[in-house]
Amino acid sequence: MKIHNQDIESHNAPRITKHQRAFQYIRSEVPEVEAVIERLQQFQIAIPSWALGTGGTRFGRFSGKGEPGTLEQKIEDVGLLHALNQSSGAISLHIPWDNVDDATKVKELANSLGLSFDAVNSNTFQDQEAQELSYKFGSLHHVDPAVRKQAVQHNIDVINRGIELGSKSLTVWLADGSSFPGQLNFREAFQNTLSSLQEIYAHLPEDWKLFVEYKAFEPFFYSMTIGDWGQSLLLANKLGPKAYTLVDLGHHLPNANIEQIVSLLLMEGKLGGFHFNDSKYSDDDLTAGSIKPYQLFLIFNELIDGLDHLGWDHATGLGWMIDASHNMKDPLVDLLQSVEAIQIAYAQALLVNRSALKQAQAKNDVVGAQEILQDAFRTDVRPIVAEARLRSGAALQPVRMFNDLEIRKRLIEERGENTVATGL
Ligand code: LRH
Ligand code: MN
Repeated sequence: MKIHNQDIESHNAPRITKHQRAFQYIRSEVPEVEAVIERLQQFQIAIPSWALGTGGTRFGRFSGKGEPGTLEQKIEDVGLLHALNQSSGAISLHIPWDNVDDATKVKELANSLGLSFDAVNSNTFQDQEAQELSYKFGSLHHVDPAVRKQAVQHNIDVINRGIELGSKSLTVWLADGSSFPGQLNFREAFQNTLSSLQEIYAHLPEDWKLFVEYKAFEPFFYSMTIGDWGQSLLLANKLGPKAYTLVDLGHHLPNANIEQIVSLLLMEGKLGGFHFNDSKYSDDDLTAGSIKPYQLFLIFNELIDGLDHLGWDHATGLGWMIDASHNMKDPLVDLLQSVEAIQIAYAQALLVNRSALKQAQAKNDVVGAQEILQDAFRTDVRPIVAEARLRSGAALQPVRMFNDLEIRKRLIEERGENTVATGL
């Protein structure tokens, strides 16, 4: 199914007056509102192809209906999200969960929906049907060079697929680790991983990036070979200028100060991108901004400080991606909410009075600094985010429109009740 401009106009028409009243007020309060709107319109967040169906937990999976059963249907679903918010203009594929048989056809479909291909993701954390050697004891860190060779070749195949699709980056997340003391020689595991990544790095086109995603635990529960930002940064520094660290918000130990990690990775020019989500306990993959919205704001506050310090463009300087899994909500509604929460955190952080903050920090004016940050965080920027959507030809209320148009019901009519999306 497709959403047409007419659908958007009929959704917006009865809401314009109320929106303009709210927007007029915030415009009178925020002199830099036009610059904020411009930034929001340019800011595109990539949608993970593996989060368009209903995920499961180890205890059960309560499947949804009308899920995308093919890559084409996944791209159509991201097209629906992008039509509703004009902020989801890219899809991040995961191979082999997404089998790209005809890259040209797939690319044409995506382009026809205004979509591009963000980072491609390799998968050496599951054994595939025809796979010769198992990844039970890891992949790039494996003690057996033949297993490492197989995993390196898979990553090279994923890069080649990405090149055909116009992607410009590869994300490597390794489940590699150990569950018991003594199981692994940490130094050799790290060195095997480094030499394997060096072979993959050598295959990257000149204008590509390699994102090294770290994770504190799961599926292993004693050590992860790329377990934190330090280990990922060590690898990225040893690999070369095309290698960066990727921060998945759910991959930290409880109470980690992620905004400080972001600040230091940017200081080093080694922050490559994000997997946005939220969590209460561990890698919960919940809706962005649904549990810790202040942390998301503080992360964007450090992002803006760091990107401006480097002179990097906000929209294109980093890989902005969501990584979530849906057990409770409609996957598309959950993703619309995540994009909204990310846009709101970005808009609030753009309102931080940075020169005043610098002065307060220079005077150790702790109260003043907190007041400056919380003033921005406590500003209701939703009319600004809605205005940016309106000017981009999107819906004033994407979630409301999704429900009013009964999009899930229509997808079930089109696809039937039993289609299952590959992925988490
Ligand atoms: C690992 C992870 C990684 C993906 C996977 C789907 O937890 O965050 O980014 O490969 O989820
Ligand atoms: Mn992730």
